[in-house]
Amino acid sequence: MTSAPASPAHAREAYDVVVVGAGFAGMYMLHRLRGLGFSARVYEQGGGVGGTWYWNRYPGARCDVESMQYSYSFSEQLQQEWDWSERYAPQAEILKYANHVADRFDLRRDIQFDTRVERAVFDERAKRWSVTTSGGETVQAQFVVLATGCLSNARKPDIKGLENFEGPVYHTGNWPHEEVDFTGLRVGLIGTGSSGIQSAPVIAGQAKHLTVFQRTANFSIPARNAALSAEERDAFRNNYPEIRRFAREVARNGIYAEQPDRGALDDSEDVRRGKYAGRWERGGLTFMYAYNNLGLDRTANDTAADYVRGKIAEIVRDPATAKLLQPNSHPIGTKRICIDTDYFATFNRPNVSLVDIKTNPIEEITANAVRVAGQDHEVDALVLATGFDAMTGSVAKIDIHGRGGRTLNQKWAEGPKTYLGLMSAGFPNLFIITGPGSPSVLSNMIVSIEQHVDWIADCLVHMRKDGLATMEAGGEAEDKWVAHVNEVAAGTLYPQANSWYMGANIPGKPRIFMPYIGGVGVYRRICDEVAAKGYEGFLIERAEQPQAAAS
Ligand code: NA7
Repeated sequence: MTSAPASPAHAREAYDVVVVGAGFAGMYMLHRLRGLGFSARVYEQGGGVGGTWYWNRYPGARCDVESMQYSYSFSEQLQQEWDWSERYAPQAEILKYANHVADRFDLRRDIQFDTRVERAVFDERAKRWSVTTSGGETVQAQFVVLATGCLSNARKPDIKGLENFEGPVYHTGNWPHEEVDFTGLRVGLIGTGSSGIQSAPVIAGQAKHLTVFQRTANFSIPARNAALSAEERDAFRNNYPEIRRFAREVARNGIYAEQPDRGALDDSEDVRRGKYAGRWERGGLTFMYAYNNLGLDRTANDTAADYVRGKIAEIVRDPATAKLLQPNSHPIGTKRICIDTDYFATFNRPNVSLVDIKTNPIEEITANAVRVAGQDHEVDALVLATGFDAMTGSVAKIDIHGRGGRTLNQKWAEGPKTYLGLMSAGFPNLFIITGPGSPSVLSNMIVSIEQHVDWIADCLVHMRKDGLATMEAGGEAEDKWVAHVNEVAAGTLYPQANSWYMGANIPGKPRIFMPYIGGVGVYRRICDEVAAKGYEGFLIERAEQPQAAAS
């Protein structure tokens, strides 16, 4: 058994629960734990709360789920009082909301900022975790909850010569806190996922010239963002009980929206085009709810993809640029669909150019240029919108030792294995919020976060009541769950894309479809049934003697 180095000054510090991360998951977890009388310490590597919204400060950053739904539901007063200004709130406003929640529920006193959790070691004899931070502090805890986020490990691409570039290099996922001014500069933007697509129009409006380096063309739907009127806010607020119920129990992805009742091929071409046109005009993620089989049937999917390709050709004046911007490598929706404001129209600006780096990958970055096919594209600043080591990246950065000293990274070397996305066999009392194997990134994250936090909170109460020392995923239940997650994914078009859902954006990462695609409502019922059957599939160890009362 490995034991963690202990700093004598802090060696006696002990908590019921250590929570890693103070994003939306960590904050709500802390709130629930406190309310239940558990002692808890939250460690957060950033200087403030907000997680994703703390780091992703790039120009144009917004959530792709509407604000009235991308918000906590646990406090009726909070959801009635907070005024979202726009249909899709900008990053700064979401961060302000996170800070408001931290103040309103007095969370900060139990959060230690600017502190990473470096290592967590399970002591099998004491049945406790030893958690070591970047500050050299070691604390003991019965439980550890990883609220580390799915998209929080920004990835710098391995491009030859990047370190030789003499101008500033920014990553959208780790943007400076000070304002970045691109006025008068030639900017190179690498990456055309959601972050690149949101930032390109804003950067183009400021910079002297913007060159977008595109590896994979992406599907994007207009956001149709607009200010929210008091009436619109009230319409949501008055209907919140139903909206929240529907999002939790019925919607596949945790978003209240009308559900399609037919497949794309059940309508004539005219009717279908009319439906797509209506969705395009309305804007937003619900474009994909035009029909109920767009994620399942390639022919059906093609009708939606063709419609979007047609819109790109209509918007972009230069036919060669339009052609390059039309996605052809994956079914629509199998990579996270993007929501934009004027992205395609940005390529009509005289100060914007598009460079195809699929046909000719970037050869090298020099002191002042990006070299593609022997041509130097001179730039003064570089923006990397190259994404994240998604879902497992932030967990993998922590040196976690479970039973027998085995690390989580060793166990997950062939891909993440969990039971319900909540726990991994061999790692007792270690919970993951929105982990791989749960709907997580395929859903409205806040809906999934609240469900996981509530489930974990109930589980801890159950353990305290029954005097249980440890709980962990059983190996058999875990294997079955992993097989189920894969089986459900295999019945869809999703595995056809080289997406970060599959780990395909990270060279060498195992290709496994990580999120659970069975739907938020279905998944919630499964989790509830497991709990109702006495945590079926989990292994439970009783305390040898009565547990020290949890504060
Ligand atoms: P994404 O969606 O992972 O997009 C990253 C983009 O960067 C994508 O276009 C990649 O091309 C491109 N990329 C990645 N590595 C390279 C290299 N080495 N060279 C060239 N281009 C590269 O990340 P985002 O930050 O945009 O969005 C993540 C999620 O955040 C989003 O889905 C929302 O849920 C919010 P590729 O497609 O891999 O060919």
